[in-house]
Amino acid sequence: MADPWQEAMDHAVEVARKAGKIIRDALQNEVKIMCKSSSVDLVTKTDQRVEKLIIESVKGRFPKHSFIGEESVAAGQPCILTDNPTWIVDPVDGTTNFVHGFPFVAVSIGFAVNKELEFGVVYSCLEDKMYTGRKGKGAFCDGEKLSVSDQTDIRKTIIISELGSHRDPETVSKVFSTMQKILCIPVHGIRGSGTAATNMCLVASGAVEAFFEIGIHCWDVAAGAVIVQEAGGVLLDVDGGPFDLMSRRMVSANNKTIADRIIKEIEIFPAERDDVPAKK
Ligand code: LIP
Repeated sequence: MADPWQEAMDHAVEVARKAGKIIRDALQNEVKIMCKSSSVDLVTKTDQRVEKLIIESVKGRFPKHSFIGEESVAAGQPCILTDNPTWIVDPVDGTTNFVHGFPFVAVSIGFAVNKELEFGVVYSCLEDKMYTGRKGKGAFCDGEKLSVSDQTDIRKTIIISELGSHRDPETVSKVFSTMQKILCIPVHGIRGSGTAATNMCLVASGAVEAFFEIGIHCWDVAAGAVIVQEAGGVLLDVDGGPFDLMSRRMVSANNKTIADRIIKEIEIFPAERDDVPAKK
């Protein structure tokens, strides 16, 4: 039976590649930097331009579909996932990296139907790597099939986490305390690319064993979630419960053994859900 969402996935790949070229070209020019929720939560005209390109391009092909876009939500659109086919878009994942020229920036496009993630596309545009994952059909990078690491010994792993944009001292202290406990297991190392979507693709490719973060958004992880699962990995909440796309917290790992070991060390701090309107 033909895949009803193959055309949409092919379009996601095509528009992600176009968006990536805009991002690469913009890196050569002056980048106008603006702030959103804090002085470290950055947005640029390129973020807004790329999201507009993706949404307009998709609306032209799939006019009845819905969207959740990082910059549309920042502009006031509610972040609610319905049963309608929905594109979940982070136009420039790794905006801070983009502003600084740090070479990890991704276009992340997730797609859900009936609230179930169907496919994910992550284009790491400075590396020129196209990651894709289709529910039930595997995960790939530039056509090469992806498989997570088979490591089960936590002492032989590399773990990714990010400091994120929460910068109150109590939260930063919890983040550092978690990282200290993980480092002292010990693990081989802790890394971070600065973009959740890329971090998840590194889990899917077997380059690292796990990535966890509290404070991410649905648009950061929707595409990567499909890619990790289709590469044989697992997704959980930071408390060990089921992954919840809207919860702004997540553990992705090569297997449950590693995920459970990491979860034991995570000091959880509160993060407003994506689908709960921010307090005025
Ligand atoms: C980024 C995430 C990253 C997080 C950053 C930022 P953005 O997304 O991908 O995991 O640590 O704070 O939220 O804002 O560059 O699209």
